[in-house]
Amino acid sequence: MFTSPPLGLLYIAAWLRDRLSIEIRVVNQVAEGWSSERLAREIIAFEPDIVGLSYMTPSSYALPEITKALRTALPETLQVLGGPHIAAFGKDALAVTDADIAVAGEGEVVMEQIVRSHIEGCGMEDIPGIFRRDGEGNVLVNAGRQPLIENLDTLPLPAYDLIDVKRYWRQPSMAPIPNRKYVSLFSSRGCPYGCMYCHNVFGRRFRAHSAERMVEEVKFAVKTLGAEEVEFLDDCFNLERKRIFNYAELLQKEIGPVKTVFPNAIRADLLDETTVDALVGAGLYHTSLSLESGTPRIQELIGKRLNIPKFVAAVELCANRGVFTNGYVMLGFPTETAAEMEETIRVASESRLHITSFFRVTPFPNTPLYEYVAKHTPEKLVEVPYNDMEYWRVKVNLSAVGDEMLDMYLGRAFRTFYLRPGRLYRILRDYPRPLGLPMYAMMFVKRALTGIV
Ligand code: B12
Ligand code: SF4
Repeated sequence: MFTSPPLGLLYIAAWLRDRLSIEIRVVNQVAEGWSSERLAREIIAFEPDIVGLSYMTPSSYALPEITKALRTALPETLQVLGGPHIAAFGKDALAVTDADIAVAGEGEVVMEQIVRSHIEGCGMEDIPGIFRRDGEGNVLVNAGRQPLIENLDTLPLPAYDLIDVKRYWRQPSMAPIPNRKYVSLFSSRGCPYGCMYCHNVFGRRFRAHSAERMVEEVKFAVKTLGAEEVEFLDDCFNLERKRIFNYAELLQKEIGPVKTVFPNAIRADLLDETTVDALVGAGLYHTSLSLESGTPRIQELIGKRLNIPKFVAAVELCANRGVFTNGYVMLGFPTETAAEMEETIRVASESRLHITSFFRVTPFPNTPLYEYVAKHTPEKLVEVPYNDMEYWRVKVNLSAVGDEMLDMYLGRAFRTFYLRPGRLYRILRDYPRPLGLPMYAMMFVKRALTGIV
């Protein structure tokens, strides 16, 4: 199973540890390979006063079972839900579980408030913006909003000592390169762009660590944790060019280049030659770049407003400097026509991207995309099994073409992309970890022949 260090929990743990005298244990169900039943048993054995559960939507179907088991075995334990699933589903996420509280968005400050209230035996009524249960089990929404952390440098370093980071080096992660001795970092929060499908965990306002703090984290990763490389998972790492130049310069001065990967986080049309050179100088060797759609009309509709010629140029710049590039593309946006899908496939295939994933558009609650579909084609939402979904199984079709045709275009996209002359040769030539290629080569060939992700 794909996983990476549970950064959200590590940030919260570090924040709480700095302010309160409490013992914290962090476990990652996916990394451990535990069933929900095993996870519940492990938590129960620890006998915690408070449990914080962090979930993404596709795995949230496990929450009712886990919270029920905890409630039965540890009736007094406070159960708090957080993470992207709560940002998407809000109070509805709490309603279907046995948990006490749910939190949408940034978690450090609010979790401190919750833990303090619990320790001091106060109620949770005065904590702004949380979802909670009253004495009868009804779900309530507290008035107000939690303020965002303005100066990210006030956050302590994520509590990496609470996990065995080395175990992640052997597990598949978001970047399609195996056996990386890496540490995941998150150097900024928030993104001002308005993509209609975005879950918007950290809000629209961009807040960033200073270059000094970024270098401190990279040094910690390399010198203390023994990592050989870092990956950044920000919403929009390269929004401010100056920060990148400062970071790259300081890194060179302090420890020299460190191998760097962007499994996401880079907005392609903001890249120019100087930025790419600075990043390559700092150690960049692999990046993902999101195209999503190759047509200006769909770009406008979805609010991403990516400049497509600049995207193509950025891919070229990266490829020319030996950076292995992965593309992300979506097919099936509302009103998208067959001609527009063909154009998207053409743009991706003719670009110098090495590899690309083509996904089917899925509307998540609490996104503008969801609202758009609810308004224009509400019948399409009925089909989505939100409580038990793996993306490749969801068959929703929001586009202007029929279901069979959308399936056909998804298959055609992979074939057109991978069977283009020179592509497999470029993958073989430029893949950063040749010994790991056989494992991924199977995947590339399967994609090319069947169109299945
Ligand atoms: C790395 C990553 C992954 C990794 C795993 C990450 C992990 N640690 O387990 C992998 C590659 C496995 C992955 C897979 C998927 N991912 Co992903 N992923 C990310 C990414 C890029 C970074 C996550 C991260 O580390 N963030 C940094 C930390 C600091 O933020 P955080 O985890 O959100 O935590 C903060 C708050 O959420 C909150 N919080 C978190 N936990 C808790 C717990 C409590 C108790 C409280 C109070 C608060 C709280 O406080 C934290 C600190 O402020 C995010 C995008 C992003 N920019 O965040 C997408 C994101 C989380 N992924 C997303 C999606 C859609 C997926 C996939 C469905 C993709 C796919 N097509 O298959 C799968 C689903 C996997 C599954 N089965 O559930 C969506 C989630 C949407 C949703 N509703 O769940 C996101 C938000 C991207 C987006 N904008 O669309 N992903
Ligand atoms: S660029 Fe990424 S983080 Fe920013 S709005 Fe779009 S999807 Fe969300």
